[in-house]
Amino acid sequence: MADKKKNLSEYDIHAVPEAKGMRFGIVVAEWNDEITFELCRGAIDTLKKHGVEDDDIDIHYVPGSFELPMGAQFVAETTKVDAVICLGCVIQGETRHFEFICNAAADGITNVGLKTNIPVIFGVLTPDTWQQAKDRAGGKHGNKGDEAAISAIKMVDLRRKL
Ligand code: RBF
Repeated sequence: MADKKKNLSEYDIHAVPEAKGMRFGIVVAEWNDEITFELCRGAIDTLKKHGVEDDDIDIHYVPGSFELPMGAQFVAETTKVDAVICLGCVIQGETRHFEFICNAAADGITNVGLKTNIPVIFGVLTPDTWQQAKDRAGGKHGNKGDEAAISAIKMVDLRRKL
């Protein structure tokens, strides 16, 4: 998908399972919300494009990407979702905490998925600059939210098949 075509919104539409009836939680970091709300818009549009109903998408907000794992765990453990999509943006050039936040988010999100047995998707941009973030939030490189939504659908489908 994105690795081959270099655009986060391009994928083989025929390789995406029908998603009607699947339920998704989306956890969105409010930090850099101009970017993360665009990621969320992309994720919702993509889920709906593949058959997910509005009522089957629940959106929740956390302060920053550091809180994404905890937010994802709350959602996974207290609501009936098939997968959780975490969306955030940490810009390297603008935060000395970059590596702490990115590592905590990546490790935490991985652990929540393994602990709850519900797919938890890492839809976090980690660019060097604001412009690189814009380019991946509905800009010239597509939208990371679209890619995260497709990953979520595929993981739910995989779990259902097994
Ligand atoms: N959260 C993000 O999602 N992206 C960021 O780029 C980001 N930069 C931060 C920079 C600093 C200096 C601080 C203190 C926090 C930052 N956060 C960022 C927020 C972080 O994820 C978390 O919400 C707060 O540290 C509170 O736990």
